[in-house]
Amino acid sequence: MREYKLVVLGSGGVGKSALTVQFVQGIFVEKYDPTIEDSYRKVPMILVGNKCDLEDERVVGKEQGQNLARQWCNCAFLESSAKSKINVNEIFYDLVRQINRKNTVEKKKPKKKSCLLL
Ligand SMILES: Nc1nc2c(ncn2[C@@H]2O[C@H](COP(=O)(O)OP(=O)(O)O)[C@@H](O)[C@H]2O)c(=O)[nH]1
Ligand SMILES: [Mg+2]
Repeated sequence: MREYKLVVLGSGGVGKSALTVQFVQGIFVEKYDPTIEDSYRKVPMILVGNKCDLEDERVVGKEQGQNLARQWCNCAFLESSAKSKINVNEIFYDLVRQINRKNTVEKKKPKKKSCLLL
């Protein structure tokens, strides 16, 4: 089976661990130990607004999120809830689809040939 390496980035407390644990283990964890996180750019991306179960406490508007996604990486924007299991699988599946698409396109690119005349 193919292995995919995905990186989840974001400020502390936004729900990165909760989303990941919900996807992998199918459970919502109220508290989770901090994990080591790193940053990458120019890779398949999806911008996620988590905790969409807390609609009445919304701070960032949906349109604002969509605009930000367009501006930052022209990537997809999804609103999710690790607690209510909304769009959890979709986030990770979309990323894997993007990786597969990118790999297929790269494989099709003709390999650069270099020639050295002596
Ligand atoms: N209501 C609600 N709370 C959430 C959700 N996801 C995470 N939380 C809570 O937000 C807090 C921070 O979550 P955590 O996954 O540790 O954030 P991280 O620092 O980004 O890894 C915890 O108390 C979680 O229980 C969600 O979808 N809905
Ligand atoms: Mg965490």
